Amino acid sequence: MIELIQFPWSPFCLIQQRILEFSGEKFKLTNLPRTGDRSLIWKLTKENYYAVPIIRDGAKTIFESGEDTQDIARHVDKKYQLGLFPKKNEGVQTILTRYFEHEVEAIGFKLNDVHYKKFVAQDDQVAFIRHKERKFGRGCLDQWRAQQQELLHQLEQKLSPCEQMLAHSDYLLGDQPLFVDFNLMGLLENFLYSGHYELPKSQPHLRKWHRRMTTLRRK
Ligand SMILES: N[C@@H](CCC(=O)N[C@@H](CS)C(=O)NCC(=O)O)C(=O)O
Repeated sequence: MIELIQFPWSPFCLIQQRILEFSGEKFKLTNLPRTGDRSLIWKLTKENYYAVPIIRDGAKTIFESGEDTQDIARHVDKKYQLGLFPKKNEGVQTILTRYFEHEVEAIGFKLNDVHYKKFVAQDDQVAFIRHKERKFGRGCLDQWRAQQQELLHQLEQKLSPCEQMLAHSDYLLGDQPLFVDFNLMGLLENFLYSGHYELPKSQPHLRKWHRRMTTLRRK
């Protein structure tokens, strides 16, 4: 059985969780005890990696080998033959996932992080804030909170190409769900994680796709 080692609100972990749910196969979720405690990952990856997610599959531990790789998703796809990476879609999937993981994720996680008190345990909050401020500067969470309306507007604009695509097909690249669908889904689930937001009302096809993706299982 595959074990996903994660934080439940992390965008990149939510992508893998949705793929595993879609597979219909049994899997185990293991949450790290604290945001700053990567010792389990460090040990399992033989001191090669500290980010989440990683997966364990029998004796194998799989983690991303590069900045924009999809090693975990490809492993799950191959093992359960999910058909998420057809050869003919490789190029377009690479371009889209870069857009989603950089442009969409960069806005979505800020909007969710503003509500960190809802999902980060109290005794872990100082480590969470320190981690964010070391990367984004002192007071970044307060800034994002003040910029919420502007960030929501930016997110809506970033998502508008998806709305256009989904007006013509059930999934982003046609009538079958591919990796890009789970990729966008995981990132949006992170944006929605706090329960404070919804997808833009101006994007009905995206909202319908999101509802479909929530319960989608391989036939
Ligand atoms: N490209 C990686 C990105 C993973 C990533 O950025 N994970 C974040 C959490 S969402 C992380 O653990 N970053 C390192 C850290 O927090 O120190 C993937 O697809 O898994």
